[in-house]
Amino acid sequence: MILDKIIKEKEKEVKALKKSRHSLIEKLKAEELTLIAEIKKASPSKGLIRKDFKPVEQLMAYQAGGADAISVLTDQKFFQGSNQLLESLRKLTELPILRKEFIIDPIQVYQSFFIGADVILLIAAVLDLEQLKELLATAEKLKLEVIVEVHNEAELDMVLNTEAEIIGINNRNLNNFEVDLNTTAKLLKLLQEKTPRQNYYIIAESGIKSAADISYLKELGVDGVLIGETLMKAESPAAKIKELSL
Ligand code: IGP
Repeated sequence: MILDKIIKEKEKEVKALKKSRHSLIEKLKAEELTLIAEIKKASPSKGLIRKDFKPVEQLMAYQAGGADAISVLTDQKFFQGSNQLLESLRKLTELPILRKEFIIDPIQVYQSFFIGADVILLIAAVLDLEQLKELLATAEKLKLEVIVEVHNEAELDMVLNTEAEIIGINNRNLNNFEVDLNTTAKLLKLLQEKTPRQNYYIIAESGIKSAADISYLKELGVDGVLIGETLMKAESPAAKIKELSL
């Protein structure tokens, strides 16, 4: 029967499509401090970050420096990123790739899967609880890992009502772009007060510039850091990673 034959083949193809992704959680488990290095050409707060934007070289430098995962901005209008950029970098690395995007609908989660992301960001500030749960469930179905990003107590409370595993604490207020590393300290403390659950991975995001910042965050007990601008602006991103004692 031809149909049986076709379906046998299809089953193989579908299996290949679902083949295991590159896991950020594995890195978080294995590393003392996981570094997610970001590829970001521009941002609303900083404008153009690098005139001579060379994403492939940036990726290679991050790898050479020992980054554990890569974050790629895909928003076009405000960050000058693109889906094609993520797709092309996917072919060049075995590191987990975080798709940095403003996700508000499940279709974008599917899209993240198909362009080759392993991890997506869900920003609590732009979602309600129902949306967040739906997006988490969609990601789970596709075996995509999720960083849920919070900036204040209300957002943290919402996330604690979900099954989220990785919490990103954004030190930057996305409304006024102010950066304060103490946001991480404040929200970590609240987290410990609010839940007996220990099995969250915590990633400190934004505004990380120096070895002193890193040792401060390490002392707070974060599992990972997400660094963009400092590495994008560095003459040698690989050397910068070493300098930050990562
Ligand atoms: C990186 P910085 O300050 O190191 O460039 O920050 C990353 O945290 C930042 O790009 C970011 C972001 C976001 C961008 C965090 N959350 C949400 C866009 C959308």
